[in-house]
Amino acid sequence: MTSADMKDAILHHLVYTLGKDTAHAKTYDWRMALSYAVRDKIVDRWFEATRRAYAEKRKRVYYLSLEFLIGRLLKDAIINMRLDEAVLDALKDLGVEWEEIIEDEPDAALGNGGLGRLAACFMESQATLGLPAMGYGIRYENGLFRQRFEDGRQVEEPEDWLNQAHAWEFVRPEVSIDIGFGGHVQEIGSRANWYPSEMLIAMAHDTPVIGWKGRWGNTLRLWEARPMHGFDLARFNRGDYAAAAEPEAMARTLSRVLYPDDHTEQGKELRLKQEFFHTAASIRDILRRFESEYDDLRLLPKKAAIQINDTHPAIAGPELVRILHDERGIDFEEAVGIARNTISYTNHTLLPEALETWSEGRMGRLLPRHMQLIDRIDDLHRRETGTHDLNAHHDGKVHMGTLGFIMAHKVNGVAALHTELMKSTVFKDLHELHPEKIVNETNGVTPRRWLLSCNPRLSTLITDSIGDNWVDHAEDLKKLEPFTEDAGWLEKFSAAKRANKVDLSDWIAETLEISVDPDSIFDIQVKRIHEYKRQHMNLLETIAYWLEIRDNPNAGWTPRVKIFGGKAFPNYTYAKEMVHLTNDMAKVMNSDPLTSRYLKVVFPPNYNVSLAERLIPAADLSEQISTAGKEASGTGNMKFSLNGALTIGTLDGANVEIRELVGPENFFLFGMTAEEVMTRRAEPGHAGRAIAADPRLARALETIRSGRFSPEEPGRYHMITDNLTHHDYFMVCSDFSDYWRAQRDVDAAFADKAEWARVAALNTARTGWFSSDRTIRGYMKDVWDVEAAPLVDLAAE
Ligand code: NBG
Repeated sequence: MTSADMKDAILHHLVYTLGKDTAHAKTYDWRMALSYAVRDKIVDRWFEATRRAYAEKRKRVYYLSLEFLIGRLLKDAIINMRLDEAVLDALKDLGVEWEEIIEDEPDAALGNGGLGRLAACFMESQATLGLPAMGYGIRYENGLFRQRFEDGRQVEEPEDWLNQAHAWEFVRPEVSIDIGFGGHVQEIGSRANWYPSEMLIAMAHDTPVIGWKGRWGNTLRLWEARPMHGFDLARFNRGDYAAAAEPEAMARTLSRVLYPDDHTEQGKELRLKQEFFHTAASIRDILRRFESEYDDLRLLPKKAAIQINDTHPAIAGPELVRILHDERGIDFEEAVGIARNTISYTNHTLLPEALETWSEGRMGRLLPRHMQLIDRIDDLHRRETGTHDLNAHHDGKVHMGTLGFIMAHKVNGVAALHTELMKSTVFKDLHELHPEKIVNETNGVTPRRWLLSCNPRLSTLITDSIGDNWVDHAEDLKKLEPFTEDAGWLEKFSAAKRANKVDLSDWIAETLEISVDPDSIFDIQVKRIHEYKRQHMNLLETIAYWLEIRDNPNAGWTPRVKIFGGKAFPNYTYAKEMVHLTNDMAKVMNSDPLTSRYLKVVFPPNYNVSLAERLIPAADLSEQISTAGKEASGTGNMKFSLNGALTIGTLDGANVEIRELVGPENFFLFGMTAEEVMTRRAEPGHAGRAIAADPRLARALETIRSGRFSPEEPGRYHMITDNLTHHDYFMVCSDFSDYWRAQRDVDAAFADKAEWARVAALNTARTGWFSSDRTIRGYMKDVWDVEAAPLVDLAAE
């Protein structure tokens, strides 16, 4: 497409879709016009891919996830469609700022963190690989809350990304599915009729997801909840306006908010309803599509693979069995077999509080037929395995992890260590019964968004050096290795990093009014705020460093900028205190004339996908410091490494694999292993002993306790200091000394600029394996048993 064509297309949409003339068009109008122009180019290919999937009778993958953290879509679409040049030229011609347009798009924040972002990367990789796939999620009216700081405290505001028209979706009123809750069951022999007492409708909204070079397109289908019976006119006419609108408001509540946590169970009825709503609508839709093509339901596992992303859609098992058995009349055991062969389950965490359970009372009331079927599934599993104590339903609760496991043919962990821990801890007994079920699929990230798009300077250097094949064959980045021995090339590599750091410094100055020196170490920890991720350990180290600088301000310290980003769950008081402490520290330290040359603390609010795209390319050091055994994988760690940051980290999650790939000598390792953590935890008084043994740690804790960062309220952080001193479940104190040591190794290493650049470049060269293309290929082979379509130029056909 030429830039003149692009310009025409933009103008056409500006006038005829948005009804604006150029003289009055605002950034929003231009952005929408551009989005529609780009979308038009996508649609034909998307249709063609869909037609082919049908014509070739291909097996499809269905990715069921309560979260898709897709972020902004415009730039992604432009880059994958390779329209960048045409768009840039057209915009220039029209006198419209590219940056302004890109920044104007709201982030679709339909996820909490890693789990949701992984789902988004997977969608992109599936499209890039030509794998016929569909993502199913909920179209939350309010995505993850917006974070603001007020006197350093986190304040949550509703996220209203849908306030403006959303350019990428197509509403599908014809795809409306009835969803029931509650009511009663009438059994007829082994089968039953379920008569729900409450009904609502799931209506589809489709977003095309286009792969690299536009060679395949898939659909992200998000469900919106709607009332079965809208507005009550009789009530309205009686003057009862609020009651008239009630059914609509009640139904809408279901797709209104994303639960702002990925690790603790809310235990809310609404959450369970959301889960069933999402799953039931998706399963219906999958069966409708299947039955339009085939008439034998026994073929389902051959033609459809349903992946459940964590336990949130784990009710898929019983729901599929219910339809196959009760509604289609397939024998119960056979129905279970078909469901199992179709479904597989990904576990994303071992944190006990995150393994969902529902009380039998609630489940029985809301989903009475499913409750019966869960008991029959348990019964069958007992007979199959000769066990009696591994029921999904026990102790008055339904355990969704167990249900997910029993109803899946494959269960996967998300990094090698995590998968091994699944086998030896939470799923130990089930694993012994089904040793072939658990497989590992180490997470990945899409190199299109997380290198090509977010880091144009580095990706241009890469492409100039090895060509652009790496974009969809990221292992090709290995070809950069010889360049890491070439001083001239390393200078270019460093120049790209430095320019990214200058950009970030400018942005920090502009938005936060903090001046930072781009020649400092940019040390970044961005992720949800959680005790197990140990942002507070980073804070303690920051305090200790600050105090040492103060003791001896002229000692030639290595300057650092400590950058934090992340949201705390609104009810998670401890995490919110960590946020507050970070801000309080920043206030004191950034204005300390003795130290501010050497140390700055920066905490931009509202960390999201777009902010990640801004921060990651500018990082020197990536903080991956979770208590070993707690972070299932991490995916931020991969993005940093791919963008040439060095990692300081524990042997946890995918850090283990990152370290192996980049080489142990190129990784700042510290801390106890998962095993050591378990042993140490059992020793009473471990925290006290660690503090007694490390005067720096003792002093840092004392500094917080004394109110140095909160003089107006000296006891403000007693929750943190008391917990660390007496309990310290996450081993902050026990790992502190080694963390400090590793940080000083970082300082020493940073002093040798050329060597640092070499190692940074090796990170980029050796982490192509973490492409989500590789992960998806793994699922295709080990879990889904599916093949991709040949990649061709769909537009040319
Ligand atoms: C998260 C883990 C991360 C992991 C992502 C994606 C949940 C429940 N788990 O370590 O904490 O990278 O999932 O697998 O959100």
